[in-house]
Amino acid sequence: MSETSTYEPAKVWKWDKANGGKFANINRPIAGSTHDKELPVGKHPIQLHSLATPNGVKVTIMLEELLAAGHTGAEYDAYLVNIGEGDQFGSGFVDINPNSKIPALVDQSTDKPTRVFESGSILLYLAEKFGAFLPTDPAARTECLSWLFWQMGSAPYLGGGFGHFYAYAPVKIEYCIDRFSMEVKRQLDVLDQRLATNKYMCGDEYTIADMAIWPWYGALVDNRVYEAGEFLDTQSYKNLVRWTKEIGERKAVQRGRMVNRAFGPEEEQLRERHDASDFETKTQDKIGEPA
Ligand SMILES: N[C@@H](CCC(=O)N[C@@H](CS)C(=O)NCC(=O)O)C(=O)O
Repeated sequence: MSETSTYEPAKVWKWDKANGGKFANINRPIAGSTHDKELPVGKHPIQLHSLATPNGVKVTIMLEELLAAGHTGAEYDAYLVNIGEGDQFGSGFVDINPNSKIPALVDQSTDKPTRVFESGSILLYLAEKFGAFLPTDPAARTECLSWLFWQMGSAPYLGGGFGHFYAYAPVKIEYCIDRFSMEVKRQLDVLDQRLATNKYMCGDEYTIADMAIWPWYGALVDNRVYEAGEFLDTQSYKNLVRWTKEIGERKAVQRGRMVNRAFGPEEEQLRERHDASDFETKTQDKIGEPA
């Protein structure tokens, strides 16, 4: 293995603002807001503040699936949180997510507005609120929640571990890339083996577990994150490839991927969503940049 550093950690770590790499402008070792900014409030029961990263897309897929299944109470306003500009540190956003990360949601239909943060918690909240995409049989429900929490615990190794060191770190460190490739390939094999005998993650039923896992692991298989498909040989996980394709063909998933998207082809970017018709009329290719 190549020698990469002679770095010796100091006795006490100190914040060097210039040393944050690609995300130096937003990474900080302290919590809380940096500026006052109220959040906009729209007309629908659900107010989403997010961005179309894999964690954000989990929730917009769920909301579009709920609407497609006839749950009109899931109508939502989706506002863009530009994390590259530090919007997640505005006071209004921190009020609904003290962890300053998208996605975060406010349900205005409850007696007092209910804030929900953490994508897994949001999926579970919506599934319970609408009685959808979460099995009711206790054993099946437990299996579904196990896979939901598997995703929440596993994806940081994919994103913060593998993706960070393979795609973003200013130097390629063999030890880190090896360590996280090993783990991510193991995770891909876990999914592939599960999907060899199950149509969806929890059996025959499409659930919030699929909605949580697909935006990360489906994106890796479709080579939409980190350009690592060849490096990780994702196409060799045949059952995962089959599942990725099937879920990607769902209309609600295709709509969910567009909401709060501020990158990629303009016809796929619906930066804010306030009405179902917005998919037809308000994509970025149709409205252009605001003046
Ligand atoms: N565990 C959280 C992770 C959320 C998360 O990491 N969000 C990222 C975008 S994918 C973010 O908002 N980053 C902004 C920052 O770190 O300042 C969840 O699943 O909701």
